[in-house]
Amino acid sequence: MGYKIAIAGATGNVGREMLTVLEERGFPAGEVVALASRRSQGTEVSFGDKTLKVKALDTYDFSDTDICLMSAGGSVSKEWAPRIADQGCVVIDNSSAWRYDSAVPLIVPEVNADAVAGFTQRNIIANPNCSTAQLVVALKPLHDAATITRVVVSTYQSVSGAGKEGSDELFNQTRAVFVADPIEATKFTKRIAFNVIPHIDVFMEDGSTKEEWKMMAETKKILDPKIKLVATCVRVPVFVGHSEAVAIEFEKAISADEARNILRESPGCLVIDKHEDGGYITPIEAVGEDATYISRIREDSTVENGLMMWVVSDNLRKGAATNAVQIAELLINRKLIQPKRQAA
Ligand code: 11C
Repeated sequence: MGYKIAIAGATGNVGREMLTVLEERGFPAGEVVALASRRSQGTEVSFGDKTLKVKALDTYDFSDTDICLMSAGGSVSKEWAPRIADQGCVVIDNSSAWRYDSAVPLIVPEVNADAVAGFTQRNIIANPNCSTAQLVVALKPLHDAATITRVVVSTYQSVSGAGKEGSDELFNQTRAVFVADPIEATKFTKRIAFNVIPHIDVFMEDGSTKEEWKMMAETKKILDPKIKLVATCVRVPVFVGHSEAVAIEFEKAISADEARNILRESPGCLVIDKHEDGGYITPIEAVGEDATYISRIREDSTVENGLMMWVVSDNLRKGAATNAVQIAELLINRKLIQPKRQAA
């Protein structure tokens, strides 16, 4: 019969991508239901060659639903994830609402799949921030090989990370520049077209931003609490695809060649690293793909055991939808859940 899956936030960028990824991967779903706020009730979304009519989240009965993939924003998740979970439906939540709760596993399947078993505490599993997901996929194999002690990362994050409003603002401002219309900035704090903005999410007391804090806190929870990490997160005028320049310090020596060979064999990683013009990945080439691409791997001679690299991924896929679907697959493959309707 297959699993009954609900997508909460189905009309958003990530919700739509979740539907695409479920279909593409041949997820064993008997039924897929699209949910959103009452405002979007009746909107149509595509699931393969089917059209789904969006239902209202707040009146939906989850008692025969197996898994809810949720991407409806932090405040909706805070309120609704526990209510859905209490109806025996496992919630895989893409917001930051539950990530730092010690009773909620924060999972990137290539990195900490075993931790998923802890989901039974609350029936909720958290999906990491997009900029963290791609980073830990690339760091994990190197950590296993030479033990990472410190990471310094600078991000180049696309506007789709800020949702549809972010993408619309880049489009409208770019158009306005060419036709000499006034430039309006409502989503971002400064003009994003032909500019970069060193500010994502709210400011913290120490002068860093919440996005930068998330990268540190989530890397510790997913990979290793002993790793020190400092980030500078920057919004760039790119529609889809987050890029990261990463400097890594290790306990043991590791050469660029060793790192390249390890990453070539590692799950989720794709190395494109030719020392020639164009022999590296850019975000445009990562769009629509699930891999974490790694380029520009080189030794950092300014520290004892250091490497530098460039990491790029589609923030809507590995950074959000694909990772969430992979977590659902993990639950099924490890037989941690059974379809309710089959069991009945
Ligand atoms: C951005 N990374 O690019 C953010 C979007 O905590 O899930 C995702 C925020 C989060 O703006």
